[in-house]
Amino acid sequence: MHTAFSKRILFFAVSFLSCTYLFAQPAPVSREEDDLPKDYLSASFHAGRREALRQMMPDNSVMAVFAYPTRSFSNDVEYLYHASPDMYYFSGYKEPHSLLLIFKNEQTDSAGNTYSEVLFVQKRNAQAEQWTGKRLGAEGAKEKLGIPMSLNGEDFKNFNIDFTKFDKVIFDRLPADVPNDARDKSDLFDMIQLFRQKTALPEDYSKEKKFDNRSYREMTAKLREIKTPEEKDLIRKAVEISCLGQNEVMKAVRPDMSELEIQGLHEYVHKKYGAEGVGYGSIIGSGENGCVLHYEENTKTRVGNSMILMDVGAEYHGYTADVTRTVPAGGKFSDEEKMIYQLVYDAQEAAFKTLKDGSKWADAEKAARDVITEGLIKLGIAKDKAEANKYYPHGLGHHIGMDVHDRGTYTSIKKDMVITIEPGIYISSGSNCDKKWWGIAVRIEDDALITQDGYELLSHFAPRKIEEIEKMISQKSALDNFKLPPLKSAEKKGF
Ligand SMILES: [Mn+2]
Repeated sequence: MHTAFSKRILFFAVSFLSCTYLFAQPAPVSREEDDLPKDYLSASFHAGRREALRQMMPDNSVMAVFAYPTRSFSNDVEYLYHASPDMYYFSGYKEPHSLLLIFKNEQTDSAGNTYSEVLFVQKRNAQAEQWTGKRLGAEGAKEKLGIPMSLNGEDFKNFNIDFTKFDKVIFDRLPADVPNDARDKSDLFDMIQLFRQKTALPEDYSKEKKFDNRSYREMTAKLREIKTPEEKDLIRKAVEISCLGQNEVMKAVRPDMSELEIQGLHEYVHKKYGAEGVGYGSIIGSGENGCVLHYEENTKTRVGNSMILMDVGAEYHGYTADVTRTVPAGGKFSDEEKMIYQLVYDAQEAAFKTLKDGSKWADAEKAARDVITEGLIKLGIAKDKAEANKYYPHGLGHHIGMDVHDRGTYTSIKKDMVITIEPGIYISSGSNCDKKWWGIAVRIEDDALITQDGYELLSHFAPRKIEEIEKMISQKSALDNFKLPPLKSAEKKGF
């Protein structure tokens, strides 16, 4: 609101000034870009990432980055394409059917042009674009992404490049199940075929030193795990938006809501703040459903007074958050729920205390697990460590970024990494403990930016403490008055 208003004042001032020198001009046509977000990663960010990669690459090598394949949703409908993280990171290109070649050493083509990277993109096609949206095309890629050697995918075939001259050809494992559109002779399938031909790639290339999948993973992990200032800005937004979603849901939640409705409220808040989607399937597990670690069906029609485990991450301009809150739908935790919740909270705090530049993943893991093991034994839920581990069956956390489980290493924790800390306890019915604990599932997940001496809790916007959560739930929500008419078709069938 504020920005639009000040822009209008600015525009008015500019028009007024120009009128003093010129006669009335026709009102400028507002360009489409004026209504687009202004905080995307810049071409110079992507250029900087390519340069950082080049520094790591061995001499006389080339790295090939293929975009992810498209996927079928149903019949002739495809899943909405999600920008391929490595392709986006190194080029800014978001479309499928693309290939980026990055060279360690400058190359010269037959016309004498020098280049250090080549980007092959989807060719512009008015008919296809009417159906599936605008394509950037080779010219657009040159102009917007600042990659002078941007070509159409079909140009890869005759692109004069002798792969035999390189000591190393570095690429990720080639996907085996790439769909082949027979009408398109330069889609991803064809580009991979051509790549195999041009590099004379043997069927089993894993043993050949020249072809290197391992260092692809290593280099991209080392780069992507350390976030640049531009990336931190976007992650901060994604995390804050996710927290505002959690808060609004806490305020709005009622026992007669369904898991789907709660999912919808989170995702509505995300989109209200400009997050394009979610970084993974939203998990809304009420009661026992919280025990299913990646529960994404969200089909329970009434959450009742049970706790709801809500693991939901907004994705903002390609970067995803990953935040989990477990809250009582009825407003108050029961005594048993409180005890389990507090244990998970204490485990999370213990892990936080270990975090700083140079600390170890293993130490954070151990700190959290020790608290949970000791606590479960004390409560009589587990006899020993092995039994306690069954109630906490996953790891402590992971890197986040363009992927929710982002590329990264898991030994040392370093400054400018962004990681999740997410201990949990899941006691399903039938567990070998007193029935009063059955059906209790708690996960608390926060996103931490590692600093020199500690960490910054990016997800501090959403409460974690028992009293603070109960207080948030007792507040009114803007969504309380959002009432829709009942379904007529449901009434007739008596649903
Ligand atoms: Mn996670």
